[in-house]
Amino acid sequence: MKLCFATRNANKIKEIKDKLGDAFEIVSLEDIQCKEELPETTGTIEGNSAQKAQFVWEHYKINCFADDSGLEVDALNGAPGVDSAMYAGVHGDSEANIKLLLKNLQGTIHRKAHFKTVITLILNGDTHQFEGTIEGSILPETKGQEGFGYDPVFLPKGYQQTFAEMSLEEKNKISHRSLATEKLIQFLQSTP
Ligand code: ITT
Repeated sequence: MKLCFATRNANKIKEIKDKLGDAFEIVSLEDIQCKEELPETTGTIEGNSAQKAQFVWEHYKINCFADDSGLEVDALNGAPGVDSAMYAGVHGDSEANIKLLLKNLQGTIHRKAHFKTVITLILNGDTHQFEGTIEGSILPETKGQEGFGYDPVFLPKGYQQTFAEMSLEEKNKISHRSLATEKLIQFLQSTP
């Protein structure tokens, strides 16, 4: 079965291809000649994930899935959440995003947070969502060089190392994204 992963991120495509094997042919937005920016205007991670998949289904009539992720901090009422990538104003400026996050949490001892990924699959017009979360807390300063985004300040619950101190392999065993992806894969593999 041919399935479009509504992303332009080559790493994400490779990762899912490796996990799914030959039963599914995963194609990217480039492969289906989609040049438009996918809409992400709903204000929630769940909503944006669904909006992106819906866009591809409606315009390209192909079975597809899309993901959206973010960091939700309890003491900040769930911020940065859907705005995680551009919390400080510039998309993907992780250093500035972390700096603002730490500033906004200065002086608070309530530092619980979780990463969340929602994958929306549209299969023959039916919509299915798969969620993965990992609980943890935000450290007062950065630790570690690996990973990306907020990894240097995120300490997963029950672990002594931040996501940025773990190898990619270790992080992938417990991450929100891996969990949501596992749920998607299990669903796809059990679909006749
Ligand atoms: P695309 O290229 O697929 O759009 P992205 O990084 O912009 O990737 P995501 O929806 O995967 O979009 O994540 C949004 C932001 O949330 C991301 O830019 C990071 O700031 C943060 N984030 C998500 N997953 C993370 C992780 O595993 N570690 C650290 N930060 C993460």
